[in-house]
Amino acid sequence: MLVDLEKIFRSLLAFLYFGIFVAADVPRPRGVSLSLASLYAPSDTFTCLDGKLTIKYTQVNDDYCDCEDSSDEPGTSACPNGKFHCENTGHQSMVIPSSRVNDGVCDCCDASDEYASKAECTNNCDELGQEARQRQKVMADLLKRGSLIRSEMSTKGKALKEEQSSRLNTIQQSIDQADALKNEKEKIKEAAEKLESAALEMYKQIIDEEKQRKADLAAQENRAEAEEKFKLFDSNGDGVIEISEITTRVQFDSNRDGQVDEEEAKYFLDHHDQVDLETFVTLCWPRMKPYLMLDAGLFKPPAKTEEVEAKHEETIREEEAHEDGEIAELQNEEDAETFDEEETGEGEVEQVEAPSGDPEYDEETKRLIEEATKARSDFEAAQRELRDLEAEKRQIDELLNKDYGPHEEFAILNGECFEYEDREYIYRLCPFDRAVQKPKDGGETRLGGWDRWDGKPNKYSTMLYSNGAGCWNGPQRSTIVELDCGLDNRVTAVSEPNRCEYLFKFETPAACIHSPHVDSDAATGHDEL
Ligand code: MAN
Repeated sequence: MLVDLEKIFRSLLAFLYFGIFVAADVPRPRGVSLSLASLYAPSDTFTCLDGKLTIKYTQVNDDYCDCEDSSDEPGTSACPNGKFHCENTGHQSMVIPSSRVNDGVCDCCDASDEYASKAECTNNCDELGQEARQRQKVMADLLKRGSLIRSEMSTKGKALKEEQSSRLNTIQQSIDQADALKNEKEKIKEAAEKLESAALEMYKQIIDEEKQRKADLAAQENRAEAEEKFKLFDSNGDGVIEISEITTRVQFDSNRDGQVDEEEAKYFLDHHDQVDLETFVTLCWPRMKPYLMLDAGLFKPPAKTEEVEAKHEETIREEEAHEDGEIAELQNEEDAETFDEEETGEGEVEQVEAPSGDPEYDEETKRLIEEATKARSDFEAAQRELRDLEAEKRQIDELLNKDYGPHEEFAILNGECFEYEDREYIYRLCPFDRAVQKPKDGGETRLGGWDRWDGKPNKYSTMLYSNGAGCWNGPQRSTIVELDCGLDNRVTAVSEPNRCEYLFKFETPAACIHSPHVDSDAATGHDEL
């Protein structure tokens, strides 16, 4: 009892005279943390912590700086580099520069830094501590739930990788088989095509002759038709067609102004005043025929070639310049009617001929064509099969070569995309592939392709996407993705801290690392799930 009283008395004395108070049963000067208390144990003398000077114990916290290392004034602002420790019971203790002691600003939640100042600091450590503990609890809860999902993601990721690597083992075999099959089909195709072309060679002459015969027939028919029209248009039967015999034919009203004027007529007469049968057949008829068919509703208007059109226009302009001729009247209504009847009469106007088909082949040739056709399509199918397998192999190789986290927990994000929309853009993040920006009314801009994990100290806390679309007068766009623990996979924010350098915030359970030990281990890939 006596001892206790003495202890209290000594402590009180120390508090009054030397700024010493008692905390956690260890008496120590003001501003000293529990861990340093033994170095400040009450005694007659005090040795500066750097060991350079020993002073009287009463000189500790006497508001005069004795030690070079500022260690004699932990509870006053006398030393330039002093450290003041506040206990902050109920919350977290902290260390502040001792220059802030009694500076009129409340730094410590237990108000201990302003023990002799006018600042009316109150101790709110309990409230702050409670809030902090609540936040920690929420965070711990999130981490706990998130890490459960993370371990499911990891299980799925591992299964996916295993599945893919065993597929890789079998796919090479399938590729080899498909390649052999393709070669075999190629040989069959070549052999079948050889037989097919030998058989067709015999028909080549027949086909060419048939083509020639058809062309001759068409030319004859065309000439017969031209001669017939010549006779019809030569209404006075004098063996030539004159302008006046054309101006009466409404079919030649090429500008559709209700009459056929001289220029129009001259165009169809190849700019002659009159033409005989031969000139008509070779020069005029090719111009007239499409118009006559058009008039009879059997043909679409010919697109005049630019050259012909230009020439026609030019002629009209030239002729307008010295035009004094009268407009010919419809000379013979009967003729026009006859023409119309003839032109619209069924079967009178040549229809556009369908391209001639294949000749009738003999049975053996037909069989060879069929076989070659089948061999071609079998070969193409074998080729496609091989290409598909090779593409699949490339995809698997790529997938297996990516780092999906120490426990493959990020693997199932590969192939998924997540969008974020702000006022101006829609952003899309496809993990392990690319980041994209799309203005609401425009095309996509690539903000970078998957490059690597780039977090420090936890490598798996940050992703880097680089080599995006070039920035106007600047570098190629790039994107950093910062990962946070969340129960869902989602982009929560996008910003552009520097021009063409983007920052995505991405929440994912794969970033929920439950225990602090695990946290540091994650960087090296040794955490326990
Ligand atoms: C576009 C967008 C912006 C970027 C500019 C740079 O407008 O990609 O994010 O800053 O180009 O010119």
